[in-house]
Amino acid sequence: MTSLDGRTVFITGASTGVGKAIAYEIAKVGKANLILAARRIALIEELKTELESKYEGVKVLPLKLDVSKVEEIESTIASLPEEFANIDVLINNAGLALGVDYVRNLDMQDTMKVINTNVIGLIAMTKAIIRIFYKNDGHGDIVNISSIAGQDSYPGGSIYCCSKAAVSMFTSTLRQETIDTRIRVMEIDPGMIDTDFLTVRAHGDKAAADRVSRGLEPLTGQDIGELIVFGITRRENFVLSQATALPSFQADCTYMYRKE
Ligand code: 8X3
Repeated sequence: MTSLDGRTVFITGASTGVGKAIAYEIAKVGKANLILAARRIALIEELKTELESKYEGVKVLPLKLDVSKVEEIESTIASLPEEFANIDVLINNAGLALGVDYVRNLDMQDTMKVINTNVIGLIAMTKAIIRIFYKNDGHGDIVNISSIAGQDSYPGGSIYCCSKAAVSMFTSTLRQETIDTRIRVMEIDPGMIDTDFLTVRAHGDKAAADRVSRGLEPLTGQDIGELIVFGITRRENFVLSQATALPSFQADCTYMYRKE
């Protein structure tokens, strides 16, 4: 097992949900330096206080970053304080779905927001940080959060599903390109998780989101955090290349077992 002590881990979309849970799971097991990036900096400041007081030796750098604004990514990473500049692990978690509209009714602003965040932002983050890995003798871990929706489509999911399929293809290409290094490229494909994902997808309509998950027991962010900790603490020659993580009721993103 590789220790996380002293490793610098960059997590995008870290203020809530899965990103926040990943930060917790890492803090539990190692004295890591965590760069926690999100649009809502106040939430990250709170998380810093929580994590640093609970887990001795963990250091948190809150970072205001909207990955969909790709022009800001390079300069943000170039101006990290020295203590956090030498990144060892990148967890590309920021992502969202907006709406479940059929193609004929797509809102193009929402479409661009989803593609810019889930795909372009992830690519720009990866490009910026993999350059640090190459300078660092070809070492480092990249964990891309894709989705079961990148494997199976559903009506109304054209943009989200294609964004996650793009993440999966980008990830496998990157794994091939780095095969002669000790850079590990991992893809995690979760099914339904108990976060505000469904509410965001429903444009804030919690009742509509609750109808989707009614009677179902989704995964938790902690489940995904534990899986990622497993991947990034393996010995160097072990690559958790792709893992699909589903709750027991879910066979793919549409075929779900409901008791009632
Ligand atoms: C979202 C997965 O199953 O909730 O990434 O559509 S699901």
